[in-house]
Amino acid sequence: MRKAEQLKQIVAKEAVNYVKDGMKLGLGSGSTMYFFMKELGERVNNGLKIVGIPTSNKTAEWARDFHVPLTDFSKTQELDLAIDGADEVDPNLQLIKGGGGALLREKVVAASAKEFLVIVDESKIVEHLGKFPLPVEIVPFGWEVTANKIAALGCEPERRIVNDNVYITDNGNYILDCKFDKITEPEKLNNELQSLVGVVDNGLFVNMTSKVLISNPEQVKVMD
Ligand code: ABF
Repeated sequence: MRKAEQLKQIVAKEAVNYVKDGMKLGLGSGSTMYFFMKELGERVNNGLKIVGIPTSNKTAEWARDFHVPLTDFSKTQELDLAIDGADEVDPNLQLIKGGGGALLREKVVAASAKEFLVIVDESKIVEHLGKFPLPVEIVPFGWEVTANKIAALGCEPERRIVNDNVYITDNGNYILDCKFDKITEPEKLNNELQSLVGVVDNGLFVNMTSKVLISNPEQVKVMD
């Protein structure tokens, strides 16, 4: 396994220790979460009782593969703990997420959890958000107009293309990856983006994180 993968696996294993019997979980997306799901599945096989709401079709697939029981918001509207990866984490625990395209469901799930635990390796820690292009989910209708409005906030939006095809989210929307110079006021930018017609949501997770676990080759550090 590559070193980067190992760091993801280490932090994912540590995160599973935060899961207690009887919890209702939010299950994030991305490659770090893959390791979390695998480890969680092992604990479930050993008797741990939990249910989870997945943030993407991919995570739901892993849940089936690893025998992690799923539920949905028609049965429960409050989760005990949501666990997810991130693309960038700043010193105030503000995040950029959505590199994997699941930001909307990730935000809905994180917002319904009492605690939001973020798991990353040290490469995700930054002084200022923004080196990673900010993903913004927008409705396809009139997307060019919405992109212009977002550009006016001081970035270069690019519609996400994967394997020569326009990327479509699990919710049927487009993603614009928006390159800002540096995001110094995440809360303000989040509010500005959310006020634009056509924007469904954006990858800034502001004042949502309870705790971040960060793996480096020596240890797993906690930021809260
Ligand atoms: C999800 O997966 C995202 O919001 C973020 O884009 C990504 C992090 O991915 P990885 O764990 O693969 O680095 O959590």
